Amino acid sequence: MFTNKEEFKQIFQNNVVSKLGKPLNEVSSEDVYTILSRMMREFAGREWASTNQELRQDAEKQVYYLSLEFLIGRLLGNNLLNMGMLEMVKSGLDDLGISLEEIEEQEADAGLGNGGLGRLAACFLDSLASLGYAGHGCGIRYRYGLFEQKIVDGNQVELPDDWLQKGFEWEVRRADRKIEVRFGGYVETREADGELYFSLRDYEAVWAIPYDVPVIGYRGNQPDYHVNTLRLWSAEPVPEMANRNLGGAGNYYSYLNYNRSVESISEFLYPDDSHYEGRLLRLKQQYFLCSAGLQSILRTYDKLNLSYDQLPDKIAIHINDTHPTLVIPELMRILVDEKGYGWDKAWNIVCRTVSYTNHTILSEALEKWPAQMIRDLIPRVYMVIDEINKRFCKVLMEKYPDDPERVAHMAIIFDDQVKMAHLAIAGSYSINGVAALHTDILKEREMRNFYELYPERFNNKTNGITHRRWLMHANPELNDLITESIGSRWKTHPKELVSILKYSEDAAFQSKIAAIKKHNKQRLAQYIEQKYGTPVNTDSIFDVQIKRLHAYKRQLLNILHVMYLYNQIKSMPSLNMVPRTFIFGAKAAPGYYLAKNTIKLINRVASVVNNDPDVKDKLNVFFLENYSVSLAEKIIPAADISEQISTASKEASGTGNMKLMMNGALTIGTMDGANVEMYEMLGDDNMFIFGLNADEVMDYYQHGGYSARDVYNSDPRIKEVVDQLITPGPFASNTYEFASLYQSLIDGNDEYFMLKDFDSYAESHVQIEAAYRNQQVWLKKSIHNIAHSGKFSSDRTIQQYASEIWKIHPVQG
Ligand code: 26W
Repeated sequence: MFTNKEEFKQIFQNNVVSKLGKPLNEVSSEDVYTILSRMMREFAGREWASTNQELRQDAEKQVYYLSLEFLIGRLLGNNLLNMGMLEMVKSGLDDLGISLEEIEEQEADAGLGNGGLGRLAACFLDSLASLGYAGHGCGIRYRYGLFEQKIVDGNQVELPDDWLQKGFEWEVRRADRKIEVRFGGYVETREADGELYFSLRDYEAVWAIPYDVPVIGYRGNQPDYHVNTLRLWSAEPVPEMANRNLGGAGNYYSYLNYNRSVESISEFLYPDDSHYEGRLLRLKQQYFLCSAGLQSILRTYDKLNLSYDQLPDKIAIHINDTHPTLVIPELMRILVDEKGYGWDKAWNIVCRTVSYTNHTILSEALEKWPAQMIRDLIPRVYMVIDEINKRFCKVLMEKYPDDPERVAHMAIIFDDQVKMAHLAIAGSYSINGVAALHTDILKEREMRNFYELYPERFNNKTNGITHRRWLMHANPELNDLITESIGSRWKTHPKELVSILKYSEDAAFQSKIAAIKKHNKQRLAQYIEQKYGTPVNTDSIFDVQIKRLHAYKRQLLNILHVMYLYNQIKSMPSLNMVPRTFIFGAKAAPGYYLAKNTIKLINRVASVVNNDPDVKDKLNVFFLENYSVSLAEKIIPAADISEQISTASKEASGTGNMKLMMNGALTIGTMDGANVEMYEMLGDDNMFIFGLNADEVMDYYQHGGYSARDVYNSDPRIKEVVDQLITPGPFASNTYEFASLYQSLIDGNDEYFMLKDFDSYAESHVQIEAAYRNQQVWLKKSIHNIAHSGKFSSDRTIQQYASEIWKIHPVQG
């Protein structure tokens, strides 16, 4: 292809002319994006093929990461970076008068995920490929990703995310590798030679068509790079099925309707995170992914001509939360019904192949499916689950003969509900939490009974983020400064970021860090000014809370504190304070009223403070609409303060906290999730910790003793802001528009302890202001944050999964 800039320019221009039939000066940015990404995809194709060939030859153990979500975002910039071509292409395009940054903006975000869990999967893919592991993603090619958020009159409105409209240049449709997935029907049982045989009859088959996306590993200084595969499945009708389904009497419209109903399986991503809803279509999605993914994995395995006894030595299947748990009974079904295995041997293989990560302890997020729904949709799989349950309960009854209550609690099927977490634990050899505190809570509380039964299965893998996207690509100036100062080894050994500590008090280094932050703030300010028409003071502290909107994440605490600052300024207009810009980005699940009401409140406070002449030079609030991976890449490098203020014990890990830390923001946070591990490294000097800790919170939940009303009555600052929610005045225009928030705090006794933590939160903000006034001290803290963020690279996380769970090794290239 090309090895230098001039060659690149030549080939690029040839492509423009031959593929578009236009001279370069007539092509749009969108055209350039299409041509460039297609070129790079084809270029990567060679390495992709060569990695695949190596994998076939080496027969190295491979891991498949099954996930209903992959929140990958844009690929062009990151792929160029990983291929080692970013600089060459950028400067070649510059010569042609084209800005790469503008071209990157043309790419639609692949938003095939809700938030933390989906973005984690995408970071893991990047690390797996960059470390040279054979590790592939397996997911669904949703026709519509996470909804696009518009703010209309302060309210969230959801629009479909038509991300494929202009085509997705990185994917390759592989119709030749399609898989049949079977739904419905009934199970026919036959007996022969004393054995039972099961066949599914009258089922409905659909095609699962794979679309493969290359996952390009970072090449560093190596001559070639490793390319794994993210295989995304799309549902298509099997033509004969329509006929059968319609009794041979269908008309044109009924055929079309039938096709549509099949395609609906992969039509859209469910926009709920942290709230489980037992929808049939969602269950179909889960089985569709598990069955197609597994059959395709086994088809590849079959080429090795090995016995299935060796499956666990060659293949690891990891399930991202319980959403793909059906892979467990599906693998049992295939081994028993199709490969002739007896139950015990098959179960042993399954339990040595599957591993599971838990991402939340919120009880409303735990998946429970009505038994009848599973029985109707996938009858044979249900029989298998039923049998797994019976045998599991038998083991439990033998172990705990005097404790039927414990057995009932731990059963997989209870009260006509299938508990997916129990099935996932029973059928896997490893169960991990995503931060030390979260894993402790799983072991000691949420999954205590299971931990007592299988202590050796439980382990922690603290989350991480890819420093390639979140530092090297999102913050190129910081990338350059670090590399100039300590060399480039940190790019492949991110813990070596710690070497910049020696410059933490170096005035020249500090001022460069300050200049980079300032520049990033200017870029974000420009984006905000352009989009919303409001000027942004880049000398103010950029205080950022970006994440899904949920009561436990406490955006409401943040905005109540902003209201308090407003009240303070109004009562004392001469107040000498460092100007603050509070920035929010958050999507609420479409049916989550309290979350939507919080968005409305944030927007109301924004319009009040930004337009009040007494206040607007000191305090600004922006709610940036449609928070997404690409927007995060603009906000994070510009942040001074990172808000990680969840009710302690509720945030399993958090990963935004890590991204912001890596970009030099200081955290104000609770002792929750991975904040705890950040604090271990940073201490009180470099982090602002406040509020109840997890034990205190769980103690209140268990024993009571918290009265929100008492706190409200005893703290006039709190009383004032809470009353402002239901009193027509600066913020509320009537008594009811924010009444739900008021009620959740006062009548609902503030389930997430916002009022309880308000005072220490406000106090931490006072400390932030004092610290910011001394820029040298501030910059030192900021450098400490960057320096210690290497631990939170997903490279470290993936190395731990690889050696401690999957037992895989890098492929020797
Ligand atoms: C069934 C509906 C549903 C959908 C998604 C329930 C729960 C989820 C996810 C488990 C929610 C999620 O994204 N959890 C987040 O996972 C991140 C990656 O481990 C953690 O960093 C976050 O703390 C956790 O909230």
